[in-house]
Amino acid sequence: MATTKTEPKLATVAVEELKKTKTYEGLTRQQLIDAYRIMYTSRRVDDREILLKRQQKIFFQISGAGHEAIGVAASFVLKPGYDWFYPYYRDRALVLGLGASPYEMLLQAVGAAEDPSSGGRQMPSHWAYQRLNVVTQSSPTGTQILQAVGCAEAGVYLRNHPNSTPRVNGDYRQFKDVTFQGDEVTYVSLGDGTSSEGEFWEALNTASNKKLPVLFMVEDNGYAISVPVEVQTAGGNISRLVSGFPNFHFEEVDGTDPVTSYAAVKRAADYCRAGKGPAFVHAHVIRPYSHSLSDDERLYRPDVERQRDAARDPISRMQMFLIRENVLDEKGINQLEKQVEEEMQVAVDRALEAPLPQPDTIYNFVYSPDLDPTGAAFDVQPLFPQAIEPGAGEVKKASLPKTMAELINATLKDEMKRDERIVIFGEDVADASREDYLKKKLVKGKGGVFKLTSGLQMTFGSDRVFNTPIAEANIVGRATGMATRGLKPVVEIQFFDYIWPAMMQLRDELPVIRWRSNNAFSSPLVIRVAIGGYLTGGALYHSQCGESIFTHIPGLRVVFPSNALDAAGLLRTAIRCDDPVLFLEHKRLYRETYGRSPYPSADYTIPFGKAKVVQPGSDLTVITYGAVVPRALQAAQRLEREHGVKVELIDLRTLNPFDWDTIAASVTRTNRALVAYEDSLSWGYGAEIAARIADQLFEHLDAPVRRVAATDTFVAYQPILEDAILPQADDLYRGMKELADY
Ligand SMILES: Cc1ncc(C[n+]2csc(CCOP(=O)(O)OP(=O)(O)O)c2C)c(N)n1
Ligand SMILES: [Mg+2]
Repeated sequence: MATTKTEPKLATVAVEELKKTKTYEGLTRQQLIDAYRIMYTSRRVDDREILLKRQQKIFFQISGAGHEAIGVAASFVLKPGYDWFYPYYRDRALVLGLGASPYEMLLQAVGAAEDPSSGGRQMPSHWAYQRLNVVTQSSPTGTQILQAVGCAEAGVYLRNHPNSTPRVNGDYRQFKDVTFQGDEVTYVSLGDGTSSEGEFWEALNTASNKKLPVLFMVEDNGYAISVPVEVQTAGGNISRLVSGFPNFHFEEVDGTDPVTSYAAVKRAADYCRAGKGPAFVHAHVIRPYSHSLSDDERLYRPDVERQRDAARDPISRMQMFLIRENVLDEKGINQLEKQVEEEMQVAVDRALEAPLPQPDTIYNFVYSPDLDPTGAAFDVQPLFPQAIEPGAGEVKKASLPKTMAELINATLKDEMKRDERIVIFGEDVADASREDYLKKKLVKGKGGVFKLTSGLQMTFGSDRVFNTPIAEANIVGRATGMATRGLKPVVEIQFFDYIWPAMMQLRDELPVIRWRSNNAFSSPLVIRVAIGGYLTGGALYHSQCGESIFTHIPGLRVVFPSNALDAAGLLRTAIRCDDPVLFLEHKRLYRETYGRSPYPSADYTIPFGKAKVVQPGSDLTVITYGAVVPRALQAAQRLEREHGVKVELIDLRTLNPFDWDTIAASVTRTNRALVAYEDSLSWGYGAEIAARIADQLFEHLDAPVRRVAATDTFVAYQPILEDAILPQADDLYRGMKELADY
């Protein structure tokens, strides 16, 4: 049909002009176009990945489909490289909006060497973009949430301690830029199902209590794989459940609509930025592509329900919106989509050609490539007080032998003085949470159930030494987030027996961060843990060992000193180290007469992986550590006294790394080896040492490799039972004698 061209009337022109300058909750028409471009790109990356998966060119796919609108909205509100991001796998549109490219995402999908998120180590949609402050993400649901809280805490801490940020040579501070913004926000997202994880609630609790600038985003698509939201969440609505947390700003929004989502996220972020506290955005979204490519939702969702969702698809809704508002016509939309398509093709072609990682790189970044804690730099001689200034009264007192507990306390104190980035927290570690009581001198202060952190809060202030809720994942997760930012948390787990709630953080997060991000992120920190039995009444839940569970984790350094001097030197190395360290302190050794020492100076360090020969000998090698050292020494001395057998006693001091060279040299000379440890016998730490000796020193052995350890039971309360269960000097004596006689 022919149309006649007419001049537009003046009024129509004015309306058109007005429309062009009209904004939508503050978004300009150009921003709406940009938003659609990102949303459409996000969907098309998913579609291309799905195709590539079907062609077996990539190996996994999980989509952000249905979550594009809320993602792009958040990306418009928040600032990449300024704010911090702990997104989850559905946040493709968010991450694209922050500045990641489809090509970068596809590099991860093919597992390319140049994949900036992980160097081919993680599945696709496991975001990490250092330049954008998008922190490396993992697969466990919810582990990111406590880390985000720690990240936000670090921002607040650094604002209050701006002089702590510069790089300092000689320790972990040399290797990472530490930055902060006065009004930064930490974004963390999760699905509806993930809000069932305990760590989610621990994170809300702390963010609320400390008024931290964390923006919690729950992307509620109604399902967690096949489990509907009402099974996960009492009453079916997470907003209702969290509404009682103080200090929060709450938003519940249709997350398939970018404009209302933008407004909601903006209000939430403004609240956080103003320092009023955390915000919680509950976005209702859809999940049109099943959970992942390994899931077919038709098995548990009827068509009628799926069609209802489809009617809310953010992509088609946005198209209609743009047309309705005359922002783009159909032609304009087609043009935009064609352009995206073309760019995508280039990205796919490039990604499929990208070089793959070399197999010999697999060991890279398990540990810091920059700082070697086994190195000579840590080999420092102790400088005892009398050597500094003989004769002076004060010094005389200082030169008296101190317990392990005292030297650990003194070491913490000197390190905190030296390094303002150190923060100490855990259960009961503060002198008193109610500072007032301390200031008014109404109380003396606690400083740890074993008094190891006594006086530190009073000396360094309540923002450097503080108590946490009884929530071990909270302690380790927050510490991990802080360490990612460059702080040095030295946290305490009160009893090894209660470390298990933190296990997800300890196995899947902390030690993995550097490796999985191909060295883009790291979280060097120290976890001090009171461990072990021989307590006479310690029973099952105050006596556990279990160090081999942690030495089995690559990326985690494990230290287990047997005396005060070693504890001081090794703790200092642990603190200055660029890796995460599990520092195991035997409770029975805290105040033992054995192994006391004067303070070895504020510079005393011991390299990791260097065993100590407690007693040289020629007939038999005993390899041990921790509280078994003094017991083995007693047994060895008796054996020599009674039978002239000379035992070489090796104290490993650190369990990962461990000093194979010293073991090998000794066993090569003595031709007999006994490994002794306090944990139950089977599958314990000694099993690995025994296997190595059998494997690599077989031709030097004149006898089988033996182990002496606890029984394969739990530790009992009644002292008669405890004695029977834990390895005693008599058991060690018998083990040594048998082996010497073999
Ligand atoms: C701790 C843990 N348990 C189980 C899984 C397996 N898993 C992966 S995603 C998922 C469902 C998550 O649902 P939701 O939080 O609602 O996020 P959505 O995928 O729906 O966006 C499950 C059970 C996991 N990754 N981590
Ligand atoms: Mg879900």
